[in-house]
Formats: sequence, structure tokens, C-alpha cells
Amino acid sequence: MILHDYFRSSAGYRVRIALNLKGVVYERREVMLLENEQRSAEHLARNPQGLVPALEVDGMVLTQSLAIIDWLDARDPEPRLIPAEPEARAAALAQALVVGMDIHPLNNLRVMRRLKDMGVEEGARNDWTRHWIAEGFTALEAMAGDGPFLGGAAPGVADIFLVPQMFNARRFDTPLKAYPKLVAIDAAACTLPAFAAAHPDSVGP
Ligand SMILES: N[C@@H](CCC(=O)N[C@@H](CS)C(=O)NCC(=O)O)C(=O)O
Repeated sequence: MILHDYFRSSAGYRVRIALNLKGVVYERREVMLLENEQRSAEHLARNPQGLVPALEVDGMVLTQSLAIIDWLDARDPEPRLIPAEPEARAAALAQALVVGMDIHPLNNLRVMRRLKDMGVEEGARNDWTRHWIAEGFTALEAMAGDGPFLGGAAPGVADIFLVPQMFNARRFDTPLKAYPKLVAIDAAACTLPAFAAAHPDSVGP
């Protein structure tokens, strides 16, 4: 398997964690987002959206981090990342999607570039990023259970989405005091080898 991603990409980081939790051996290829390699003909042939991650498997290319995580679960169910039981599944996906649909897309590189093109200056762009993180994290804090993970006793899909978003929140100096459960869950997850090995500092360009 070949994972095309970028070391600081949240969506790529999610897939790296998931592959590590499943014990899948894979090769990584860096797509340099700041140099627009995601828009190259080569990468667009892999992913017409011009985004990372893209996972090459046996001549096929999988895109969208949640679809890749779901595919991994379908292919090799243990350890389960998305619960099978319908209510637990809906709850875990709802937590993951607070990050995946309602925080991350608003702060993506192409969105930040668009804001810049529209004349929004750097300070205001960073406020924008922190605003959407704070709104999503406030909800996710209220949705979190007793831990140690969002997934309960073991990390699951929601933890896989939370940890990269926490990394991103810290990069943008987002105050985190209001989210003690999320901070504790992130700390617990980051001690696990599968999460530590996926960290941007571990894979760096
Ligand atoms: N929903 C997609 C999001 C993918 C995505 O937004 N990737 C970002 C990096 S985290 C990207 O490639 N950005 C490049 C750009 O905005 O030009 C997923 O979960 O895979």
C-alpha cells in the first residue's frame, strides 16, 4: 500500500493512525501541499479533488479519510475502529464528524488561501481557524464520555479524528482550557505507539 499524504495534513494523519492501529505496513509518499503538488496532473489522476490523502491499494486508489477508515474496518475488522452496533456506530461517527465535517473543512489550506485572496489578513484568518475549532470542540467536549478515549476503553474513529485536530489547534494557539476531557483523551491517545508513529514530527518531510 502507498499512502500519498502530507506530514501536517489532518486527514492524512487520521489515515496513518488507522493504518498503524490495524498493523498495516505501508509506504508513504509526501505530496507537498505548500508547493501545490496536490494540483499536479499526477496527483489529480489519483484524486480528482486535488486533496490528500490518497491510498493506493492493488491498482485501486482510495480517497476520503473516513471512507479509507471504513474500508480498513470492512477488510480487517479487528481492532474495530467504527463500532458495529448501530447506536454506538452512530454516536462514534457523530463525534468524528464534528471534526471531519464541521471544523476541518472550514480551516483547510484551500479555504485559508481563498480568504487570503479575498483580502482577509493573517491575524483575522487565524482567528477564523480558532473560532471554528472552539465551536466544534465545545460541542465535542459535551459529547465526550468518561474516557479514557472518545471510543470508551479503546481508541476508535472519533479519537482518530480528534488527535490531528488537537495538533492543529495547538499550531494555531487555540486556548484549550475549556476542553479538559478532550485534552485528557488526546494525551491518552498520544501515548499509544500507533498514534505516536503517525504524528507529523515522526513522519516529517
Ligand atoms: N474530507 C477529506 C479532506 C481532505 C483534505 O481536505 N485534505 C487537505 C489536507 S488535510 C488537503 O489536501 N488540502 C489541500 C488544499 O487545500 O489545497 C478527507 O477526509 O480525506
